[in-house]
Amino acid sequence: MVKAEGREPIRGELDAVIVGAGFGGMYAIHKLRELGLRVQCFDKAGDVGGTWYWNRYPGCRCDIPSLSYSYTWSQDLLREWTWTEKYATQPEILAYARFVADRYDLRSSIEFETAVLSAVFDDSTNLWTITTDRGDSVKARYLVMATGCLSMPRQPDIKGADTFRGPTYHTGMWPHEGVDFTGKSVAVIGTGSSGIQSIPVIAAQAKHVTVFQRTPNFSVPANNRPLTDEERKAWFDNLPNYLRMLRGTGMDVTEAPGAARRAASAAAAQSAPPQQQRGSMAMALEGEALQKRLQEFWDASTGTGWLGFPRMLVDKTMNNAASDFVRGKIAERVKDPDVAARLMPHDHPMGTKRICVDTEYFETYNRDNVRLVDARDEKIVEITPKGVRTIARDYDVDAIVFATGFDAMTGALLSIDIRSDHCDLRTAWRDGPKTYLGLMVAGLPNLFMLTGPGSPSVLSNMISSNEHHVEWVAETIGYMRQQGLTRIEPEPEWQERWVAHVNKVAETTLFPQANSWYIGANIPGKPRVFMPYVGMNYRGKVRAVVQENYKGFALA
Ligand code: NA7
Repeated sequence: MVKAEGREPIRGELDAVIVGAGFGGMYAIHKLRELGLRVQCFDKAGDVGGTWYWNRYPGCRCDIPSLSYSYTWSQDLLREWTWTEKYATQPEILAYARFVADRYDLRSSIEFETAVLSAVFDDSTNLWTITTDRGDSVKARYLVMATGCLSMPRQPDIKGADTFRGPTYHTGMWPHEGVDFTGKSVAVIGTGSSGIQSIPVIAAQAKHVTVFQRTPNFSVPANNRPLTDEERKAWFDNLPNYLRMLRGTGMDVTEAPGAARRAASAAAAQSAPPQQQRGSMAMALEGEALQKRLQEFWDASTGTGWLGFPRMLVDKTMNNAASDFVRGKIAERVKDPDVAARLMPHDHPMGTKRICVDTEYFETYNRDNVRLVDARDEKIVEITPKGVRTIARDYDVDAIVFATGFDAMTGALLSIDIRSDHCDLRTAWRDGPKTYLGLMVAGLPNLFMLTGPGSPSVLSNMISSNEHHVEWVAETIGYMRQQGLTRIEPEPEWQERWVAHVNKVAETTLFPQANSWYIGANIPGKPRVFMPYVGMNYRGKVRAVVQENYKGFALA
């Protein structure tokens, strides 16, 4: 459907179209402009920020420490922005995105409130034609999909969801003016990261909150606090080391105790297979030494840094120890033992679903105005005009919050009709996404994905991974222009090899044991394929491909 009102449609030929104005798309605009390219970006949102534009629910924060959730491509930029807390709030991250957009005049290359509908490649001209819901139709040599991994909110498949008489909200599409729950009784459905972050804040305001939990998740306290000048100074004093580590290996050194050491040993052990690397990096611990290490992680408030707990993601015994330890902490945090038991995850090894980082989440269940409904036993039957009906009873509420997640990693890409004479993305990915290096797809020349499936993406620092991919894309386009080339695409055989490698590496870990959104399990009918790349030294592998004259790519 084409939007009738508004601006004149854009026509003509450009060098590059970028879809999405989050942190990936914003940097892509800057970087491709530096190459002298004529660039046009489109985004559905009303401003920059991507996922941080849409996810405005109460309590929304990044679970990566603010100092490392920043662009690193300009040291000036790093020094011009001051983060105020250990974990930045959504409004502060959005303000940062806007600050960058102003500083580099990025908005002049972006059309907002514009959804890309289709992208079709013409083999005879080696050009893409991109159409939008505002009637734009532009041709471009290069197409950069900066569409984000968590940008397609998932509406729950609950009967009667549209019959509710009161307001409903999805955490991933929160109203810009905010929501006042004062005096209201609220149902929250979903206890992933968005539910876990928002429930304590909603409970502090609302008259009553009923939480419908289908699957409990592991969550550890953020211990968030204001950053001090001393901390910021120490950070900048160590900046060269940090940048070397982050930009070299893609590993973040800020989160887990000893992570810097492990990152360094990982860099040194680049050629070994992943399992061996993990084995060489960390010995299995036992007895007192194990308990001591667990307590160190807990005391260090490492958040998602728990993923760096020795061998946790490859060794069931170590994982059980960490899982038991954190379950024990839930028991300490929740007064009612029955409620505590229901909040303890037992269905997946810790870390194989994203570890949540909370502020007073479990303690919230000690409040008189909060009730947990264990939707595994007491299944939700339907939404009624008055509230939520389970197999046991009706819960009448004034408002419903759906914290039900996203069609992750592939949802946004597949929402656009992307095709060439040889490949239609929706058909090509019918059995799961197939990419070469998570960057390109065979049969879709000159289409680059930022943090695509088959790259570390959601298991890494997303700003850093976006930077890596944008710089690769810019380097590749620069090389092509220098060589007089107009077309690049992966060779199908090399794409198959990469897909097999991504799967093989995942199988050496515990990740496939969880029904997570990493594997598409949250979307009925979505193929079960583990999407992020969990092997070591991804950046080294990408570099090696370039150094071997773009091995596995066909350039013409
Ligand atoms: P998640 O992590 O996908 O969580 C979604 C939650 O919604 C999860 O608890 C689901 O339970 C629940 N859900 C979904 N559908 C239903 C129905 N029909 N009934 C009951 N409960 C349901 O999404 P988030 O937005 O919290 O977090 C996504 C990422 O954003 C997060 O990992 C961070 O990286 C940032 P289920 O597990 O399916 O039983």
